[in-house]
Amino acid sequence: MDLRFGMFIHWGPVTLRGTEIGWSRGTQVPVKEYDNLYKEFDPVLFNADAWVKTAKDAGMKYLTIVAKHHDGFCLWPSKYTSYNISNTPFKKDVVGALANACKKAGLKFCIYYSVLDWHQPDYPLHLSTGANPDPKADMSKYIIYMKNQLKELISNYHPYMLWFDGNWEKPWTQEMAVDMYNYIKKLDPKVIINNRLGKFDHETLTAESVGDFATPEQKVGKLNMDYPWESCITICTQWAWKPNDKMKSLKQCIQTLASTAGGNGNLLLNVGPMMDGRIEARQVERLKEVGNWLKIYGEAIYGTKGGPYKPDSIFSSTRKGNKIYLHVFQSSGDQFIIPAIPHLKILKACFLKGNRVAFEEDKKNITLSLPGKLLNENDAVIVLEMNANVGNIPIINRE
Ligand code: H79
Repeated sequence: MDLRFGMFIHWGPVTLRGTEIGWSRGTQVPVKEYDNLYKEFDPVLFNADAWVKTAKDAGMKYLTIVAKHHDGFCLWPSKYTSYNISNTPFKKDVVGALANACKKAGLKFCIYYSVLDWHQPDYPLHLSTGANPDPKADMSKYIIYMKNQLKELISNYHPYMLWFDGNWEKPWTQEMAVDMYNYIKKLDPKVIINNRLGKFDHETLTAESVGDFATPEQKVGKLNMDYPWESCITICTQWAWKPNDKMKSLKQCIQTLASTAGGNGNLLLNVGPMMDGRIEARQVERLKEVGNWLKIYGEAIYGTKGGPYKPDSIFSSTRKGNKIYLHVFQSSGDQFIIPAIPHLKILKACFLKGNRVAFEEDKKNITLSLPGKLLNENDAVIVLEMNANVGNIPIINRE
């Protein structure tokens, strides 16, 4: 959780059409056409080091590659299906190249693997609509396929985390999930597993969950100090590359990251590289801007805990040691008022790497004097140096 910020990558032959990975199979793209796209998938400009550099320059500390999405195509040369990268004109092992590049650059390497697989004959459903369950399919054989592939992925690429998805369809049961979780932890007790193996709500982590952290999708998770969570959010609107997709502004990217950290969670920001193997230049540029912000303000994100204040749309807070970081996205007027922190005193207030901030403190409130225009329009970080450790202060509501 100290890493706070990672890169999600959705990619595959579907980028030849620019439609959504998995979901456009049988909808925008006819099934037969979709399933044959791999025969012309030749991303000659793919460079694992370049992707990893983009992640690193963005200040990301880990990378999660979609090795197999719901469409069943495998980005590594799996022994257990021919529907994989080695049978494309490109041939090269993308998962392996990324694992190596991450290792070289000091990023944690993680793998996404879809439980459901509309392409595998033994998985009973072959369409996203769930129509026409296949009487010839055999779930017990499909589970052996999954176990073989997961063993292959774990022993060849040593992922730090496994990110499951596609757990909601009928053929997959809670019992299968528990068995799979135990199987993986036996292969590698250290591997971290998200909570989308089990059948229960992926936004929370409860006693019924199968997995180690919660996974809110396309939204910032709610503040939670009790269990780890990671929001996955796209930098544009589609998971896989889409021409001219609407991209988030720098302000949105930074505030999403600061809100996530403020809620005590991680952000897994998704990019969809193009069919030629490159990440779009405008996305590389945007990510670099986020990285430039983190070079200055990273101390208020990495290794922090969320709180003590409950985040809202214009404010979040993070904390570490004796310091509280206030992330102010928007201020009205020249004062910013937050509730006082019971039993603790402010020794000093200043903008992170900037000037002192004048403040007044009474029993009820802390009133900070801010300049009319915030120093950083994306997130003006103010550091409160307190007279004691702030790690365990109970959550404070701002209203
Ligand atoms: O891999 C990404 C998504 O494909 C997957 N999870 C992330 C990480 C995902 N699975 N299910 N969902 C997301 C929710 C389903 C959303 C849908 Fe749709 C709404 C499916 C069809 C309509 C999103 C919008 C996908 C196509 C259009």
